[in-house]
Amino acid sequence: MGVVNVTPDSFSDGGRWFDTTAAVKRGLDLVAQGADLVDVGGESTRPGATRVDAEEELRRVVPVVRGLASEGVTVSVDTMRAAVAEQAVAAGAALVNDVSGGLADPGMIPAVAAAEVPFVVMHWRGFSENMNALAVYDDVVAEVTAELRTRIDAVVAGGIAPERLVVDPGLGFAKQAEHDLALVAHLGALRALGFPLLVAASRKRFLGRVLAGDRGSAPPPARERDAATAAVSAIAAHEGAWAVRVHEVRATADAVRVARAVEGAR
Ligand code: PMM
Repeated sequence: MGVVNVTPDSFSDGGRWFDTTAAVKRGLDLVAQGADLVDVGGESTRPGATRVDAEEELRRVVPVVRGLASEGVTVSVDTMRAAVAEQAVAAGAALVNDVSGGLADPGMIPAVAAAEVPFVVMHWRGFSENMNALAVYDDVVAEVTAELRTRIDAVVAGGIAPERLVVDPGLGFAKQAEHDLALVAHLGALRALGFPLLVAASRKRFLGRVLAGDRGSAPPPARERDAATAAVSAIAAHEGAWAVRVHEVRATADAVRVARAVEGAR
């Protein structure tokens, strides 16, 4: 899954694709690099980000979804708003990726149930403005798994067919680096929920922390974390993930190919 953030402020690629034509071209480039799916989002969720209003989100997202879908690209829409999900699906999106797992907008679950499209349920504890304060766990793997189970039950009770669900641990969302690493180390526990698993580590803070090492050096900027991202992609593929969500596709496509070849040699 390649990422196109149509935002002026996303933490890792913000501003670069903040124009419909450029964003569509970027999505097509990601497909050429090996993406099977392009995730289009119009609202930054980086820690501390404030929310964009619905009109502006629609204005950013819908033309890009339409442009990519009309080129035959399988598009997912990254939104917490039911109205954006609905209009994106009408414009050709095949999947709804809601980082709040249906918690942010009470209209989301009925909208996705009616649209009959797949739905990504991500582990989420609150909006980006204050999510770092929510990064408190005794056993992050057990708690994230249990909270996802609760969301899955709610989503299914709300009418979305279980066979349409994808689950995601929500790396970096109300999580510190050690929490993200523990989740990547225990992807099997998330797989055991019994749904396709999406892993979105791309360029995130925990990779910056790993690359900075423990000698107090500054983390490399987000755009210099793609090799580290590909390493997580290989691990995720090895652990049976359904998809990995990344900003730069080429290295991850290679990593996934290598992981598959190694599996095939077993
Ligand atoms: N992370 C971001 C945005 N959308 N969607 C899913 N399903 N999972 C994630 O972890 C996720 C997401 C934030 O990253 P970005 O601003 O670099 O796109």
